[in-house]
Amino acid sequence: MCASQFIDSDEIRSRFSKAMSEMYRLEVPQYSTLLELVADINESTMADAGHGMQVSAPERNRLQVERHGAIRLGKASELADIRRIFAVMGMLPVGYYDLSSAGVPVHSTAFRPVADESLLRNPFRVFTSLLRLELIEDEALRERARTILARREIFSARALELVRQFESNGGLTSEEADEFVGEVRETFRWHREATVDADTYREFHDAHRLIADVVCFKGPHINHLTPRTLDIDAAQVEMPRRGIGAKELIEGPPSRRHPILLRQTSFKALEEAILFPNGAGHEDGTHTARFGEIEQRGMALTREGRELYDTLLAQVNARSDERYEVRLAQAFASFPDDLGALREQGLAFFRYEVKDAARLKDMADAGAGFDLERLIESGIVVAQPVTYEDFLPVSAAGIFQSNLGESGRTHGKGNSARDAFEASLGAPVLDEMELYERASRESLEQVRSAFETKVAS
Ligand code: OOG
Ligand code: NI
Repeated sequence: MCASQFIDSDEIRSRFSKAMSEMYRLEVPQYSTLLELVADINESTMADAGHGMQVSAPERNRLQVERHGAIRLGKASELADIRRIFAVMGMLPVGYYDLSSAGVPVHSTAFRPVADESLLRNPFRVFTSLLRLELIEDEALRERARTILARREIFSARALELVRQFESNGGLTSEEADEFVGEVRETFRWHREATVDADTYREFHDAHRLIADVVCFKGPHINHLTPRTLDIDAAQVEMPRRGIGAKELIEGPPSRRHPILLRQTSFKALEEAILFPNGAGHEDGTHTARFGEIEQRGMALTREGRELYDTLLAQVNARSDERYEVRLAQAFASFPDDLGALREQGLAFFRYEVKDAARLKDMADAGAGFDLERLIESGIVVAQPVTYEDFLPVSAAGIFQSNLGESGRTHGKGNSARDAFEASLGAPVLDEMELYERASRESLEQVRSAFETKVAS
């Protein structure tokens, strides 16, 4: 097989993301409404020059296809296989999220592209959780869950065969990629038939709804797909107008002139009809798992910026005398909302770009040394915030809880098990901070080498 016949992983991911979106549209009609709503809001935000939202053409293209999804797996081998499957699509595990501190018995990573060009092409991400059976207290129930999960096989033999082919040949042809996308999509399809009887379902459900969602079904149905909006406050107001009941609060930081990290809202999970096997026939039941979500992405924060974010958010959660939005705004008043300040104080990541090559050359010729601040001040180089491509554990916990029908924010003991997670995954997760640092550093090196070549020529 000649390598040139292979299509690139970015193309496979784009096809997969499209296939998932088409499937979810048919499965959950409210998702189509969300997509229309977000497209309308993005269009009017971009048309409104006063909004100050400058979106470049490649960013616009990315925005139109941008989605993230979420799945919940039941056993280590499923996590290891999904890592190989997502690798075919150029998606790598980034970050470790411990949800146990919020009382949810899972830990997670986000599979996503990491290279700048790949993110621009299609940033499709999947928040992937693994059930932690060891957190089920009842030993008999834990063992039953283990037995049920041990029997299931969530990937088709053909999907795994195509993964092996990709791994040994270094790629897939266009036809093979289409077949692969079709096979993998089936793993995430909704199944109306539970694999256990109603009593068993009830027992798992009573231990934790999430355990029932993972253990009692044939596979890890995709539980939401999220489009990205440029104005989540507008989306939150618009959702009920279009007949969608939004959760009460937007997760994440407050509304700002220069958005940071990630803000998210969702509609509550649907109560869906399911069938429990019962002797030769079946028994009717319901299950709630699938929901819809909208997000707005802001800039990635450095370790210092993230520490400040976590500290301020903890202050909001600790106080309860005022309305949440008021407390949130008050706490975040001390987080600078000025691009210059964010950069100078090292709170956010920036990417550097030469805007005026002629004047860069003049400066270099004049014998000035490389002085980034001066180049920025004189408008020769611009510093653009780097987009946050990951998730937030406190927000994720809020999304989980609003969809599990729990009220209030519970804070459990917290029991991080990153080593065990990576052992199940079969690889370490990438450190998102390193990825942002690298993107920023490489852009600066490019500017510096442009300056130095100008001197030489
Ligand atoms: C995942 C919830 C986390 C997000 O956007 O933070 C998530 C789940 O419910 O399985 O998707
Ligand atoms: Ni989500």
